[in-house]
Amino acid sequence: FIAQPKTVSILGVAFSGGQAKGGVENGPQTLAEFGLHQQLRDLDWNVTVDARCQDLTHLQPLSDPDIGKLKKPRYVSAVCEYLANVVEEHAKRGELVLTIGGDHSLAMGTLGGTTRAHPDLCVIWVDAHADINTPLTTDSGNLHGCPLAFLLGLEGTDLPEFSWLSPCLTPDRLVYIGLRDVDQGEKRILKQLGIKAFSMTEVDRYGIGQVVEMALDHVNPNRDRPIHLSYDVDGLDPSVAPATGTPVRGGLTFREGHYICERLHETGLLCAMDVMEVNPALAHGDIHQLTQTVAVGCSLVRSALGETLL
Ligand code: HAR
Ligand code: MN
Ligand code: MN
Ligand code: MN
Repeated sequence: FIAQPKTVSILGVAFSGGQAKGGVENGPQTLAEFGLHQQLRDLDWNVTVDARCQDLTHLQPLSDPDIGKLKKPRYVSAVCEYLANVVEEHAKRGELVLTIGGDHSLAMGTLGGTTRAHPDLCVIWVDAHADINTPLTTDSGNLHGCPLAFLLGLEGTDLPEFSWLSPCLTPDRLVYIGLRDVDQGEKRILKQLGIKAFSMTEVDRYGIGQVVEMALDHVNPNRDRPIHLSYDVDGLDPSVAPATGTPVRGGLTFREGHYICERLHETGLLCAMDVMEVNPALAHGDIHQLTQTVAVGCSLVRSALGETLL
């Protein structure tokens, strides 16, 4: 298909069902109020706002009992199935699909959709967490800790409730940056599948510049694959992005976090970006913490869409 030059579709997805803390459903609205859409127009992008995911409460089933440990499985599934169809539509028009969450379970929807339009894409997952628990390994039962297991089709994910989602990603096309809170079961999965991960140890050792090159060399050696950047703001240090559900000390600095976006813009291969887990309610009424987190969410997007320092 013909790529729409410099057209970004913004999907705000008000959803918190993949985890237990309320407030993350208000992430998209808060970034919008901070001026994200206009900021992207100011960078000379054609901005299409798709409001279809702004209220998905009608998709909540009347009854949604746990499946094994998994919480709200039918609600998460229904929302992600809907989101995948919306994302697919925009991606097939050649637009850059920008999804603002909402919790990270939504990645089943975003990647479920983009992989239909770009079957050969690769994923750069920025996060403190690996989000690759299976229904068998998850301790919390929160589906925001599981999206990659479903996308890869790992053991136990072939549930009838998720029948719309078939495995659409391979381990060689996934790379992590920023990990520092990975469960035992997840460590085993990463080893077994040989999934490349640059934890904060590697960021310390090599510097973010080399880490991003090594990440690209791994998932995109010929620099010809579309890139889906899935950015959990808890990949950043809590001093940089405090208003999020599961903050972990020792994260990416403000500059490291932005450098990833700047470098990915430079490749010209970015086809989608997710900004997930901004939770305005967890700023604890501290306006500074709130503004800081929302502002950094917006500036990550601007960097990924071509804002430069000079
Ligand atoms: N690994 C833990 C779990 O599966 C915590 C994961 C959650 N937090 C996130 N995801 N924000 O990135 O429950
Ligand atoms: Mn996380
Ligand atoms: Mn299936
Ligand atoms: Mn995450």
